[in-house]
Amino acid sequence: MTDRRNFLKASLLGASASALAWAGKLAAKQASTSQAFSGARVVSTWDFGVAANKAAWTVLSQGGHALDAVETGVQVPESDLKNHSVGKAGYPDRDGHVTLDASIMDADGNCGAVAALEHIEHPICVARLVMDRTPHVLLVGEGALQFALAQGFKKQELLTPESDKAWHEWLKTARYQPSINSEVHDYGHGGSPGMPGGAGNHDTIGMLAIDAQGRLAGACTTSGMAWKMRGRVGDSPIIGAGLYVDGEVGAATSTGVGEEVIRNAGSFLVVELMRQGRSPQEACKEAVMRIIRRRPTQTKELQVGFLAMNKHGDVGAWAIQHGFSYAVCDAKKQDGLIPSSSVYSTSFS
Ligand code: SD4
Repeated sequence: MTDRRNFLKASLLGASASALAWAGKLAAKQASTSQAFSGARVVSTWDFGVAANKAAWTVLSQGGHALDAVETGVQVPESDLKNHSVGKAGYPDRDGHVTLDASIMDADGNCGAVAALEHIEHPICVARLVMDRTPHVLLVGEGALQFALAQGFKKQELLTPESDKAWHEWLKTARYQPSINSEVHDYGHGGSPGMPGGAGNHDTIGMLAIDAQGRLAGACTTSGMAWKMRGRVGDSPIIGAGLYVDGEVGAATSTGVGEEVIRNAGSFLVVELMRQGRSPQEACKEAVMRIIRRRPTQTKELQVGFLAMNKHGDVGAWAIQHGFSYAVCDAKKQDGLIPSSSVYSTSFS
C-alpha cells in the first residue's frame, strides 16, 4: 500500500511544475468573473483522461461539435484493455457479468443514457443513439442491449482473461468494501485491499467539452463499482447525478462512489451552484461539502470527485479524498493533468 501511495504521490508530483504553473493560470483565469469564452477546451477525470482528451481534441481542433468530441474521447478508455473500470475489460459484478453505464448530454438538455448494458464495447455510442433516435432518455439491461443490436452494434465478450482472473481472486474472500479505495487511478502499480489486480475499483471517465462555437457537452462512462451486486446502477448514467449540462451555465460530471452522488443529485447541484455565481471550483467544493455534511461518518473514507466547466470554458474540481486528478486539453496544451483539491489532504490507509 505504501509503495502504491508513493507511486501515486510521485505521479502527481510528476504531473510536473509546468502542469502546476499552467493549472495556476487556469485558476487565475477562473477567478476572473467576467471571463469571455476563449476557445475550445476539453477536460476529463483521472489520468486516463489525457489520452481521451487527445482523441476529443481531434474533433474540437477541426471545429467539430462538443457532443461529437466527448463521444469520440471517452471511447478511448472504453476500448483500453488495461483499464478495468471503463468499458471492455472492466471488472465484473460479483456474479461475473460486466455491466456498463454511460450517459451523454448537450447544452440544450438533449441527453441519452444506458445502464447495466452487457456485451457492447462502447456504451457511450449506444447512449448517443438513445438520445438521437428514441423519444427516451435511459434504456437499461436487456432492453438497452436489444436496442444496441438493432442499431448494428456487435455483441462481444467484455470479460477479459485478466478481469476474469481478478474476479476469481476476489471470490476467494468475496469482500466488498467500496469505501476503502480512494486512490488515483493506476494501471496495475500496487494494489488495494480487496482489489486483486492492482486497480482501483471506481474510476469513471467523465468528460466535458466546449467547442469553438462555445457549445458545451458532456459524457460519462463506466463499468461501475467492481464486484457490485447484480443490477446495481451507479450515478454515471443518471442525468443530474453523474452528468449534467446546461448551456446557460456550464457542465459537471462526477467520479467515485455513485450512491453518494445520486443521493445529492451531484452534477445538477454543481451546475446550479455555478448558476448562483460560484466558480466551477467553488461549486465542486460546495457539492462535496454537501455530501460530507449529510453523512459525515459514512463519507469519511470514501471518494467522490466533481469536475466542472462553465460556459466560458473555465474549469474546476474538488474531491473528498486526496488523489483525484483531471486532464485538461486546449489549444495551448493537450496533455495537462492537474491534481484536484480535496477535503482530506492525505490518503488514509
Ligand atoms: C459508480 N461513479 O458506478 C461510478 C464509479 C466511478 O470513479 O466513478 N468511479 O458509482
